[in-house]
Amino acid sequence: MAQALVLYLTRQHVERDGVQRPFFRGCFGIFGHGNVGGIGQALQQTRELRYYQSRNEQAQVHAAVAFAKMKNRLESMVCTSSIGPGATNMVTGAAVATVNRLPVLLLPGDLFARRNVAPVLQQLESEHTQDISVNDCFKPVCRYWDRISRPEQLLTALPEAMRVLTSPADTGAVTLSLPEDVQAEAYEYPNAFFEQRVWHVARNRPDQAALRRAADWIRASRRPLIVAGGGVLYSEATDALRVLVDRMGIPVGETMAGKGSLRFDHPLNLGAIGATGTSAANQVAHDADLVIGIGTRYSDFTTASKTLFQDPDVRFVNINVASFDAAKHAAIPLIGDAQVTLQELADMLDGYGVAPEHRERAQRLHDEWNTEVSRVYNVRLEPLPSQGELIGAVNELGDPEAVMVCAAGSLPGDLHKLWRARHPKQYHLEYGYSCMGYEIAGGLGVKMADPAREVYVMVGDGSYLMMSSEIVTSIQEGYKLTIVLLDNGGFKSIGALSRSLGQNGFGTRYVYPRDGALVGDDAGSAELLPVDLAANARSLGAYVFECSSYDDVATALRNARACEQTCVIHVKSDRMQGVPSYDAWWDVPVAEVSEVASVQAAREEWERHRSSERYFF
Ligand SMILES: Cc1ncc(C[n+]2csc(CCOP(=O)(O)OP(=O)(O)O)c2C)c(N)n1
Ligand SMILES: [Mg+2]
Repeated sequence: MAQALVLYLTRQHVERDGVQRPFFRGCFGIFGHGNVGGIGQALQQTRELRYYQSRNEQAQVHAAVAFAKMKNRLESMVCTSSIGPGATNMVTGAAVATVNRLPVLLLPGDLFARRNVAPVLQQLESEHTQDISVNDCFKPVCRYWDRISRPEQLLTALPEAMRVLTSPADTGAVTLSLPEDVQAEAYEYPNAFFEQRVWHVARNRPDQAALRRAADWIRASRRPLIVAGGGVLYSEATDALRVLVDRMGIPVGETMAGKGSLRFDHPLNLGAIGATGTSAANQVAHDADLVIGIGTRYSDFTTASKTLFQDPDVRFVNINVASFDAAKHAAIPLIGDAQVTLQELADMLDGYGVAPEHRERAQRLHDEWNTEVSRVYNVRLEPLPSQGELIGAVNELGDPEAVMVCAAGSLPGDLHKLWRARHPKQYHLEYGYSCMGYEIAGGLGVKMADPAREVYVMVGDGSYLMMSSEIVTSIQEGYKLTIVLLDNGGFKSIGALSRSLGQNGFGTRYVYPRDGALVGDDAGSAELLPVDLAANARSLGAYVFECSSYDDVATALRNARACEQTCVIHVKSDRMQGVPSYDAWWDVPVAEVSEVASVQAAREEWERHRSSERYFF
């Protein structure tokens, strides 16, 4: 059965815009008794699906997710695990894939279907049914889930898995749970099952009546704004977007997944939008009377927890492959592919342009924002450099064709605002699930997807401590990463959040307890933990640049270009100096009742902001 499964995967191709390619480019895995004799044996004999050994099952799913993101969902990776902990380690990765709408195929081993030897090692038994295992945990985080209890079930399960994985609207994680005995069983599969199959990725066009209504709304609008999401990039609609924007003068704000939809220096690119947005995008959003969302799921970061769009009569037009997202905010749903929908919309709006005042205001705000970025890039904080200047260093001194990868901590918010994206793939943020630990593993997936590009992983010490294991895989496979490790002694992000809630950074520092308890910022200088992350990275095989200033990092970035193996630029950075937020808010609840004065004050502030959250009917 496992042999048939692997062979089938090698025969699946995808086609879009006349370009055909194999869909699965390899299989990450960690073997254990739940998969070694089945999928493990099949991978050994079927060389067309290259096997990559990872260090952690969660990390391998991150790498696969990043790979698929780089490939605009047209190619992906498979991940296999043993049963029990190997399998459940992949659950977080599955959620990352599904939240971000990126295809990965997960093949965890499962309990014996024949059951007679139960409980097998690592089996979590249930006293009310034998028809359940820990792999049922994948159900809520996958777009398709199946258990292959008989070999012939592959004949119906695999085509379903492919339908979901290759559908732009339905894609995400797919799990086929594989009982360890069934993997090794034989079955007379029909030859036709293994013939090459091409899955055509459609560029669906929206309903014409909806398109006409949308065009009417756009013509009638006075202050329209485009919100560009990840769908713009996945659909390869960046040219279509630029044509429409140039012709009509509608300004653009970019989500975390959509950053890079326009070059940063396009005069109508207002940059990041929402809670981590720029003053330019957020001011225009505040007054927008029409928002055209393209390929966005309107996360709370994008909408600043529904406080961003404050025109009382604001309306929405949403272009999205998924009706689920298209319908959000009571929009006119243009359910279709972003590229062709933008082209059709541009044709229908021939001759239309926004009022000159609107365009001029947007261009002025764009210029002002650019000045603000330069200001932050040019801070030279002492004794420890600021995060903003280090972002500037990577942006300006790194290879301009490179990809920068990040996921969690205080970096994403600062990067969203400050990063100057020069090409659509330069800014790679996993911010759907914002999963600490994605960064290095994700960097590996990016590099595997496009080995010719330099890859800069920007990662905090917290995320690094959570998952740096794939440094080893990057060295084993010769995929060079340049990891810029910003070591600020704990959680700069949650520390700042905690302070904003009146909680003094409690529990967010990497320091020893004092008088038996962990302390916050109010304790002043506490004794730091003796963690040496530079030595740690070196021990995993990376070349390490130890830096303590902006200039050190600048030199390291230049020297890293010549490095052939994975290298880590380790720099201690300031924990307190933050990039401000610009005209936006994020809803994080504050205790309604507390004895602490700072919490009471934060609650008052929270109530004030909360009152501007909106519903759109
Ligand atoms: C797996 C996971 N656990 C918890 C969180 C919540 N969280 C967000 S940022 C953060 C701290 C990150 O620390 P670090 O990587 O050092 O970045 P910094 O905040 O210092 O920039 C935490 C705990 C998360 N996003 N992901
Ligand atoms: Mg940190």
